[in-house]
Amino acid sequence: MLIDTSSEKLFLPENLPAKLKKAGEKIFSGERITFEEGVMLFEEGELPFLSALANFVREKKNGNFVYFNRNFHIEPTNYCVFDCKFCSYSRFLRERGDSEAWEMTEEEIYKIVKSYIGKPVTEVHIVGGVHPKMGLQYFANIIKNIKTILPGIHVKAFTAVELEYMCRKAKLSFKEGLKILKDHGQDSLPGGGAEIFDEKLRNEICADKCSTNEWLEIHETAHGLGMASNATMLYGHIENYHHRVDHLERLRQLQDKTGGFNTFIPLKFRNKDNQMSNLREVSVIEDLKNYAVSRIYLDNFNHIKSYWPMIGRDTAQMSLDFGVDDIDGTIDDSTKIYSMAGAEDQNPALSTQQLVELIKGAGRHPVERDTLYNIVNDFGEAEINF
Ligand code: V47
Ligand code: SF4
Repeated sequence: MLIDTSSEKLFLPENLPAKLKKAGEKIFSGERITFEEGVMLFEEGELPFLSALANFVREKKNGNFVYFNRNFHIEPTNYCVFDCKFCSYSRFLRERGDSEAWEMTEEEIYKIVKSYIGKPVTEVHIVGGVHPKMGLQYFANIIKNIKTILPGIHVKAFTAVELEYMCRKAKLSFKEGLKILKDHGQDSLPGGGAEIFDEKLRNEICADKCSTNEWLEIHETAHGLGMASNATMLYGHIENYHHRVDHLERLRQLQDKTGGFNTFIPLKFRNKDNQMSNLREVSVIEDLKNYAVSRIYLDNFNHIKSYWPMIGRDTAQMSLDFGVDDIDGTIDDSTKIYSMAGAEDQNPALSTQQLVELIKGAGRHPVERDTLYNIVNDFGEAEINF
């Protein structure tokens, strides 16, 4: 298949089944595809077909740009009151006193923040386990102090799972809780905790944490307060293609309503050291297909992000031909959630130069962004050594 963007023509192979041809023409003309068409693309769309269409959509939205940002992570604790079966990271319920458990003091958190004074980072990403003693007011004060140490920093913090627990413990509505955090300096929400929205599956893999409706309500409330957020989907475990499209559909509907999502981040299930270790991980082909269908289906999301510390640098680079326009994780990606789950990259840190090279190596134009996708630096002309 070929898309000639200069003459705005779509050339489909003669032998392409009629329903795929129809979906291809819809996507090419900017028409939204249906739930059934989403499932069909997963089931029957061959990789080159999906790549061409996803790439067409991504170039219409983002040209040849590939975004990255300079951020650092703080993971205050991996103690967690919940017991998600896919999680390799949480300690406490299962292994109290485990040597891999940690609980940072406030001073330890500020020490990390202070180490970034004068460094060109624009965002801090704060997320961790759900600790019974670290409540909403405790974190609100931490955010306020972080903003005093690094006044210009964007604070992207707490998944809907953490927020649901904090609000419940503080006996506050989601709106009241989020408003307090916002007033103390929280700017946006990361996309974690979404897992898979189908209620039956959610009940099988993470029964005790926030429900699908609570996840969606928290993000809707945040958007209503002017806080942007991300969305994720954990894939490659016990779900099928219907479940994936159902997940994308619920996100597409909420985005139609609020427009508050920045980016969608598919998260590949990794099977090391968790209660679902008996499952095999899906192939790279499946990862690429998932990026492509997500890009096509979520026609109201501006960005699709591949999280390279999770899928590895090579797959992240390939994903740029399957609808992805954003690669996360630079400088010091100190997140442990993936290295403990068996991610490709056990030492997730890339220098800006390495990241620029990775993007240029895929024939794309690297740009540094801030959290809200304003361009901070254009690396299009940067010298690189292949
Ligand atoms: O919700 C946990 C996932 C998420 C495993 O918003 C696992 O910019 C795979 O959401 N295999 C938390 N995934 C991390 C997250 C995130 C990461 C990077 C950027 C952003 C953003 C958000 O990690 C959890 C869960 O879905 N996770 N265990 C596992 N074994
Ligand atoms: Fe806790 Fe998050 Fe792990 Fe679930 S995925 S057990 S909520 S740290």
